[in-house]
Amino acid sequence: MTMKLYGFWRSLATYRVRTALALKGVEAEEISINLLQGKQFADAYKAVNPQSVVPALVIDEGPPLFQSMAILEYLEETCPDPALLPKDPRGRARVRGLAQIAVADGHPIITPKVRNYLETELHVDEAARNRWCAHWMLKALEGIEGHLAKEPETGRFCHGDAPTLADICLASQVLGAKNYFSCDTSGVPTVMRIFGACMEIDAFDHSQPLKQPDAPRSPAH
Ligand SMILES: N[C@@H](CCC(=O)N[C@@H](CS)C(=O)NCC(=O)O)C(=O)O
Repeated sequence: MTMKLYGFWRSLATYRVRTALALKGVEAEEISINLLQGKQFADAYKAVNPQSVVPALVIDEGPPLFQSMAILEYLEETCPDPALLPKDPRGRARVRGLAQIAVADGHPIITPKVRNYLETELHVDEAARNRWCAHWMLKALEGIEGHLAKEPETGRFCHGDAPTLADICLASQVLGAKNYFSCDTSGVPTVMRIFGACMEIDAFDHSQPLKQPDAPRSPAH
């Protein structure tokens, strides 16, 4: 079986898939689509993902899988070990709900296409664009914190003592909030405690944006 992950070092959505693959011990060749150079809009990549976003996962000659949550769910169904969803439906709903706060609410409104629209169509300056991103990234983390801090299912990780899809999505959100938009995360202590636990696991740590071969050598990018 061959797996090709179309992604980009800086992409938080790619981070999620990279981490899930690593947790499950699945090898994939990563093909870098340089979002800063607009390579997502090239015809060659549109043939893989007509939405012009990464990630996309191509398995053998099959049609590309797209959208990070759909890919995570596919990996969970086809490579169930280690499990990244709890067994009980209520627990699964909680994990998916926590994941979606990052994936569906926080991340979509800070992506390059949104920032480019703010810049070129609405003429929002760079400082204000960064405020926008920092604000919405932190809002999502606060939404996750609101659950984690008070719900008894929270353990060493978001749901119990082993990582789940929720932790993968939490980690992607924290990496973006801290590294890209310098958010003050002191108000989300449970999120940050769990982020720390995630980063002790190689699959999370080695998948980090700045540890990828296509990343620049310094964080100033
Ligand atoms: N909801 C999608 C988000 C995909 C997405 O927006 N990816 C970003 C990088 S993290 C992208 O490729 N953006 C290209 C652009 O904004 O032009 C997912 O989770 O896969």
